[in-house]
Amino acid sequence: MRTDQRAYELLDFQPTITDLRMEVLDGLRRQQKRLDCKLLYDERGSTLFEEITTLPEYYPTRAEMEILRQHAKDIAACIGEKSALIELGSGSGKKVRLLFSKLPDPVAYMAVDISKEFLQMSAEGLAGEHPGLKVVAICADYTQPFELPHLPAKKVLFFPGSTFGNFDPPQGQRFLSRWSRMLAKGDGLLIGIDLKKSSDVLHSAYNDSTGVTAAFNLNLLARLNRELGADFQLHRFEHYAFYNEFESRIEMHIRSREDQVVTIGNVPIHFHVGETIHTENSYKFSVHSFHDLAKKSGFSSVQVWTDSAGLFSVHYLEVD
Ligand code: AVJ
Repeated sequence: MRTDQRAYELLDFQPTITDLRMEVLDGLRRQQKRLDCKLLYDERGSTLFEEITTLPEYYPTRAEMEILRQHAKDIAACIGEKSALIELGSGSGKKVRLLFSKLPDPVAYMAVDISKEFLQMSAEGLAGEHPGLKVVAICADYTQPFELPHLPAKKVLFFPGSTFGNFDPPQGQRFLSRWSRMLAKGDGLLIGIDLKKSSDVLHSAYNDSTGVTAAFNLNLLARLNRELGADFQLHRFEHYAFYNEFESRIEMHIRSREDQVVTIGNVPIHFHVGETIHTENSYKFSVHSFHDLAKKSGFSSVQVWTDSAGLFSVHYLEVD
């Protein structure tokens, strides 16, 4: 399909290369080096993440899909007729398809994703399958405020995958508060939240035996080499992920195997052996701890579903 014949509208707020360079240098100059997890999702990273979702150890995607499939009718009833669905981090668009197959007469689908290639593919696919549906693809970092197209319809924010767990609790609360203000009273939030469980199960999910998660994490360095001309040698670093029980979160880091200096442009960055770059947090909740946080942000729980093994939860909430 040629771009001038698109069946969907594209709004492009993609961050620029200067933004990337500044953000990376800022993160790597800190005492505890860190890079934001959204940087994991370039085209290669998005492909690797799709691969993660099929790993036997990585339960969240399967558990959430089970819930969406099992309870599609209930969920569709919560969303209601003639609603506009706004999906954050749409990825491959697989989950929203499941919903759309059961939704009575939706008026619009807006997909927000930082990965433009993935975003365009899924918008195009969905627009093709649903002629008459208004499809808007918004390439943006949804952790930052951005303008939502106006629509005279009930809006439901769809935030699957437990991506919400990437925020620390204060960030999560600010994020939900901002959305409760952007939406209207009675609008909805359909959100996937990963549950607390044995640390063994969690550890395996983020340290898979085939090393796909390691490749996903280390691709971040390869990306900085590709896009910023950095000279990271990947074999001098390793994937490191563990469950921080006190904080109820998986932490993912990239650990330096030796003392070394890397340059980004002309800027030298020093690493001690064992020093890490913190690349992701993935918080785990109880149903109660999530509802508490949501309530403080202007959302009331309407319904919650879990999978048969009790690993994962999907919540429907309404703006107060
Ligand atoms: C897409 C953010 C939900 O935290 O489980 C998977 C990303 N990181 N394996 C998660 C991820 C390592 C994932 N989220």
